[in-house]
Amino acid sequence: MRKSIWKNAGAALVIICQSAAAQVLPAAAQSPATAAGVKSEFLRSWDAYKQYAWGHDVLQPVTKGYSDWYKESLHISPIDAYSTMRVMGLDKEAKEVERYIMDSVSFDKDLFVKTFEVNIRILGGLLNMYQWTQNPRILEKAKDFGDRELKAFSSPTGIPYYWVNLRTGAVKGEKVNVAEAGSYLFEMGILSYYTKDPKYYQAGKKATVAIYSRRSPLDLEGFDINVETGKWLNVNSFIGAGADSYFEYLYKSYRLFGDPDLKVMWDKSIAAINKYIPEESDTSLWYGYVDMNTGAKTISEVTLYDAFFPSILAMNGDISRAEKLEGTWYGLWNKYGLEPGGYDFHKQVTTDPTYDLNPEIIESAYYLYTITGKQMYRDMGQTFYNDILKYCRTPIAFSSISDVRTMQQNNELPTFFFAETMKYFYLLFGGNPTVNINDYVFNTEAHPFRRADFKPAELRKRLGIK
Ligand code: DMJ
Repeated sequence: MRKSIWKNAGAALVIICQSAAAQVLPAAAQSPATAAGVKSEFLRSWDAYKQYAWGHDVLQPVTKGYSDWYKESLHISPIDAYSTMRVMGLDKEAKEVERYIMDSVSFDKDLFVKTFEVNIRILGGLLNMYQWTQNPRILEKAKDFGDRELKAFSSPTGIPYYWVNLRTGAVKGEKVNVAEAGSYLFEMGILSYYTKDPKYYQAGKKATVAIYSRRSPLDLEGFDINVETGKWLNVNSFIGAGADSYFEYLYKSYRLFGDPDLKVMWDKSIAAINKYIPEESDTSLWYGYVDMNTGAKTISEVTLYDAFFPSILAMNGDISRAEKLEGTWYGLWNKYGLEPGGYDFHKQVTTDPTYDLNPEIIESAYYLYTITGKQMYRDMGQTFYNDILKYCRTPIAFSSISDVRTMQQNNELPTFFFAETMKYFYLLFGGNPTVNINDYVFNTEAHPFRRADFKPAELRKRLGIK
């Protein structure tokens, strides 16, 4: 779940919009996309970030400006971009980011930050930087950040508050969704491993178990929960934006850490999801919303975040469902030429026309290509890439789109474009086969962690796994 509060440093958020039709297509859009082409587009966008937004969270790619999530920058673009630089072999750029984070960035800031968002992007990014560099000063930064984030977990249920103040540790926001409540196992587990202190993993696990233990008799979780009372505030059950990474982290954290409790939780959850949620026809497969207590279908809507799910199904060995789901999403992409943020599959209309350069459908194409070896997934990637070049490319970088029916650009380059979207394209087109889904597990922000680094006997000690 993302959607940030974009606090603009200066210019208003209403943007000079560019009609995509008015744009000249770059040469790359006419010819087959390659990993080298992706790398050069990544570099072009990174150079624009450096020129126009250095020191800030986000590049504004139409007005050539910047914005910050909060009243001070947390340097989220460079922290998110770092792992992609390493995957692409952009070592000079990566070194520059490492030095900057080490020497010029402090997280001692009187800011309320979104616990979930900073966990996957900042903590995940810093831990990944440590993996590649083994620089003890970067680990200190990650630990410092993790300690500040940990204050969010002080609720009676152990589920983190929505907001935590990085300096004071004050918390607020009792209502969180399942993804914001229970997606901490992965980063907290890695921090425990690197620091040899189980307290981080134990806090992340407590939050996840707090959600899981409140599942219905059908083994389904709801949507929003109160972190103080543990009461469900919305009993719709689903797998999309607001729930997605809770399930993703049950699976991926088991894969990285081998904690048998997570396998039990994952197995029960995926069985219930596939029993109650899918709506299937001969040509399509959708996962909408059901009532967690009765299993009755409630809402026939999806969000583009749901397109991560084929990757998890495929990793879990459920190839036929994964392929059908990815094919359904591919059809939706082609209906508009980019993916709408929300879609009602009964009414067949968009419920949210934005496209923020999100990676999920590309991520799933990459997993499916790796697992099945079918060329059609690389071909799908070509379509995604060429459409993004066609509609989202600006003279300096790429922009998200405020309406996929008009292709109006809206002047934002989300940080996950650097972390995820370009990385998955690069890997899908064969850019760096040494970073792959057999040897690495990717966090939900696509920061890849090497499985061989996590030794089973040490994991038990350092994470406190029984
Ligand atoms: C990313 O920030 C993460 O993948 C998150 O879990 C949900 N999706 C966004 C990008 O779309």
